[in-house]
Amino acid sequence: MIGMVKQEIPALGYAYNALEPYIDRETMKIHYTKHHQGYVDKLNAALADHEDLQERSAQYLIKNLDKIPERIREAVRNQGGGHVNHTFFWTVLKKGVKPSGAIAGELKDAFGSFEAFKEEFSRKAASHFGSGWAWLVMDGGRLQVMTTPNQDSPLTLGKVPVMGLDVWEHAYYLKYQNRRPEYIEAFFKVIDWDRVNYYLENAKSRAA
Ligand code: MN3
Repeated sequence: MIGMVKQEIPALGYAYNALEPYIDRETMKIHYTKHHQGYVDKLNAALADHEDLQERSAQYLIKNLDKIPERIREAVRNQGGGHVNHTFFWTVLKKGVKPSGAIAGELKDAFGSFEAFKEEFSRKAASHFGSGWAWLVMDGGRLQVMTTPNQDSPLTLGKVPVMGLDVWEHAYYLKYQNRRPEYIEAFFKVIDWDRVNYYLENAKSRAA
């Protein structure tokens, strides 16, 4: 018998077709049921002999990789990162929400205008080489655009994600094939800015 299964995939909270036509049903279904579930299963397998770590949240594990035994550190980094990143990603997706509230003003302050922010985010997301993520993070009280390779999380670097985009090919290849910039443009139609405002507020109260 393997150890207790502690990490679980969270409910998606909407239908696989909820983001059509920008993100298609088939991609959402495979992404959630195969890719995300795979990260969860492999994380649980990595933690099977580590009951103390099974008690911890996936976020804790990713924030404290230096405390993870070396033998399973790489697995926790990749599979735990995949779990944490996707759990976050699903929550910032919703059709028809306009950027308003605090985030609208903060993006203008940090980047000059919403368009300038979108341009920087899109450029970095499009030009990131290979698999990874593009992020809007709070870093020491300041908003910043960054990318991470593979399933690395900004949390490991002490930065707090307020918005993020999966740029692994599995996130867009069925519909967009090699046209990552089109996928990024479509993503901007399905960002849940209300949720981003919530993450912004949380990040600010943590930095304060
Ligand atoms: Mn993915």
